[in-house]
Amino acid sequence: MSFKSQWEMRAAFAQSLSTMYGTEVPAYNTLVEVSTEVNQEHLRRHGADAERLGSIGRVTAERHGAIRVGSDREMSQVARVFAAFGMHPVGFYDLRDAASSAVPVVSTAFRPIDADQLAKNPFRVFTSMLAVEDQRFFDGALQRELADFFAHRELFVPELLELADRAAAGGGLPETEADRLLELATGAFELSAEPVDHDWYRRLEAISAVASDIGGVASTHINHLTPRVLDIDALYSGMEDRGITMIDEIQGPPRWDGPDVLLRQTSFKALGEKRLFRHADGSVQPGELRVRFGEVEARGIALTPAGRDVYDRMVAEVDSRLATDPDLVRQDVAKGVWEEHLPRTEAELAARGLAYFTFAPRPEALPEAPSGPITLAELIASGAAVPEPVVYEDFLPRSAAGIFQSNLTDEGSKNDAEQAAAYDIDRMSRIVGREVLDPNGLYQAQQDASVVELAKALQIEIAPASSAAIHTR
Ligand code: OOG
Ligand code: NI
Repeated sequence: MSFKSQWEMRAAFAQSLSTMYGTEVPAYNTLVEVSTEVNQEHLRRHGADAERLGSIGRVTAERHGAIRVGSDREMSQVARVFAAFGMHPVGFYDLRDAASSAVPVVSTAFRPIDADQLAKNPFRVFTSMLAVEDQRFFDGALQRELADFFAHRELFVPELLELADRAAAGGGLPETEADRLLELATGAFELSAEPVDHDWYRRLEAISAVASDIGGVASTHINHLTPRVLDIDALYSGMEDRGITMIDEIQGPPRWDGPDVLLRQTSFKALGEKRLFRHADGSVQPGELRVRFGEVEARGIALTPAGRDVYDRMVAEVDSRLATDPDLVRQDVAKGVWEEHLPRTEAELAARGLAYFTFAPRPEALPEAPSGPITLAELIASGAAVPEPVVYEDFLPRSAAGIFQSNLTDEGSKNDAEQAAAYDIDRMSRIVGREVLDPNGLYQAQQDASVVELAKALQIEIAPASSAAIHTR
């Protein structure tokens, strides 16, 4: 019998969630159709350049999901499920203060971490946990009720967790068991048909629609499943042409004629979904909830901490220009700011250490008889080191908050007089039960390994000063 490796299981998992989600939210299928068209058109127009940030095979299959859980225990269990598929926790995102509406969650993303695994299938899931302890959102009585509610619900059956642990330990599973794991894991993220307790749900919703989506229902579910597109502007207008209303703007960097960095995202608003409600008098009646939406994204080059500083300063500059004139359009203003501050070429991003790259050797372009070590910037300038971009595989807290927020119809409530509960990456690691990795550490390691290979291939010594320039913090 054949053995399924983790990446094969991960690709099948993304595919099976996609099929399931498409039956639950048909507009998602439209989004995937338009994305596929946009990608093919982009590939036709740009040839090999279109695949600079990932092969068309990878990009076509690429998805990220978003799920939300309620407690430490649920978070540690979902981590076991994702570990089966070779998905590890990366990055800590605190969305509690990133949005003006009440978004009481802290998050991480589960994803593959090795370049070859990412190339095979990069499926990732943005996973948020309700910050029940945060008294700004939940008072003592509600905290106890929530804790009790989460202690009594079972998101993942023991058979699923056991199979998952075996898959993680063995690097995969024999086919029949892999199929069973896939079926149970997909089922765990399906929308529950169980009637929603009306009063409990509405009580939580008054605090935050995110809280009711997590704590007001019997199980967790995919909130959105996001395809990747190569031209998000074309996607945006393609969706509007089909009569699907998108949120007002694309989140993240603007469209401009320099290198794409980080992540651009947009979405269509949550659609009404029929659900059953159980009322206080015991009756069960049909109703509607609007919590699941359709998101799409375009990915660019990963920025170093120095590049991220430039990015953050540019975002602040855009905000301050927008504040002076309500008629300005964010994307237009941002384009101007980008043109003033961000290098126009990948080579310059690389030489200034603003983004992560790997380097292909071109020995024929080596400067003549270098006496002693040579810097990476010199090698890039001479063409002996050809920079190849490292794709940004993570998320942006501000966009994530914007995405949450654009789908909340109500501000919710937050009592700022109360103490915020302290969460950070270390605490998240303890909750998850494994180390939550720092995304920059992963990108840096990939770049460092490439520089070592480059030196070998060119048979030269690369001056450590150059790596200092590349690594500036
Ligand atoms: C997660 C929102 C964040 C993204 O792409 O930034 C996110 C959620 O709505 O649960 O998915
Ligand atoms: Ni998302």
